Amino acid sequence: MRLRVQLAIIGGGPSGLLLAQLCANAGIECAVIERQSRDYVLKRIRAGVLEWGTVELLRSAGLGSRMDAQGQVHEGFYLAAQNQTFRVDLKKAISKQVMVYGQTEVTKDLYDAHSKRGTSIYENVTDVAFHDLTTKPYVTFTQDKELWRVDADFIAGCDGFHGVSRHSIPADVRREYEKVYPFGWLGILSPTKPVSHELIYANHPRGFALASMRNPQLSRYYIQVPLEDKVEAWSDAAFWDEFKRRLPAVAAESLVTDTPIEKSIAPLRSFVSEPMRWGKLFLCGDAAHIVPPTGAKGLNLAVSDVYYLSEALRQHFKEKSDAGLEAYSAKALARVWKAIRFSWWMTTLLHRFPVMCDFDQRVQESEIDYIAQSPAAQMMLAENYCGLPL
Ligand code: RFL
Ligand code: PHB
Repeated sequence: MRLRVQLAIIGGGPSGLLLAQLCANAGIECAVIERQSRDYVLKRIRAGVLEWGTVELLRSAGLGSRMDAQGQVHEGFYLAAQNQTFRVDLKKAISKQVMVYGQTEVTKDLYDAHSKRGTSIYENVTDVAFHDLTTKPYVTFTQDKELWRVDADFIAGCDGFHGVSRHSIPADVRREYEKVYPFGWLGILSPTKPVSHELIYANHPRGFALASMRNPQLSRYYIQVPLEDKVEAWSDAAFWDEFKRRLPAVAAESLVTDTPIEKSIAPLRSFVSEPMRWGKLFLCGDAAHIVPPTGAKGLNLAVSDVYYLSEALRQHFKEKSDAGLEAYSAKALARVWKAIRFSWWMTTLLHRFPVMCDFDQRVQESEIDYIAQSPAAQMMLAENYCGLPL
């Protein structure tokens, strides 16, 4: 089976689907090639916080109506340490806000939009392979025992951290930077009223805790756990007990618990692969970089990559200029590294590292106290949390 498109997109997560939406809006023909089924992709519980630039981009791409009806605009969040809590007022600090709207919902809106416009999405594919990436590229894959060949002007690698795209860039061209943290996040989705109307990021000598939410009846809670821990070893009661201990007492008192709908452990990692372009292949999102979730940046970075690439492709096809494509990797990486730095800083400030002594704990607490007292520090935090300009 053969097909020709202008852009072949590998991966039907948020990066791939949004790129397909922006390119289709610009009149560029795309095909999306995804290893899993749509149902599987929609069952993954991941990000919850959208930067305002992400919100505006989704709106302008025609994806804003359910988000605006069901998402929650948050003008602040809480930082907690030593049983004290203070609110970072995003609105007051930098006149900005964020939107709490789950990645699952964003992905569902994207799939619905593509169903309506009839985008070619190949699901449940295997054996994805790239050919002639520096000349006339094409992708081959298998679906339902049929071998496919998709010829394209360009290929977008949007296949996440475990995908194949990044590995097609020759090893002598690629440079990887990585920091693996010695802990993970045990996360649960609870069918209960959120303990706080805004997020609480808590530093505690026993480890970090985060209280987040999806809607007024659905909470998303996390605790830092050792990397070796198995999710089966954490009973529901043990999770609630540990989560409560790490929250400030006023919040813990009002916590409502129930049997979680989902429970899983995610390792924490910072990772960048450079460059983000090789010949006709362009990488976007987790395929090129990973941040620990502490700064809520992963999905938002995927969105900024996709925005830069869609603009560059529009220039190529509509204005016959390759300036955007030439600049893509450097432009995307400049923004990526700032988010890598911010996510590393938030992680370092809030987590208990195995090597830490009481001195290190007091330094963390003192830095949090400094942020609480300093409008300048709050401005730095708010500017990064709400998202640097595109
Ligand atoms: P994805 O979502 O991993 O999608 C990649 C898709 O590619 C498919 N695939 C392949 N397809 C074809 N052929 C192959 N060989 C393939 N290999 C893989 C996969 O099946 C998949 O469907 O990457 P994408 O699109 O770049 O999106 C990135 C985001 O998912 C990720 O950055 C965020 O979820 C990170 N993240 C957060 N980001 C935020 O901005 N705000 C948050 O609040 C936030 N919280 C989080 C998070 C990630 C978390 N986990 C589980 C790592 C919280 C958590 C707990
Ligand atoms: C989430 O709601 O899943 C979430 C929120 C904020 C983060 C990370 C995850 O920093």
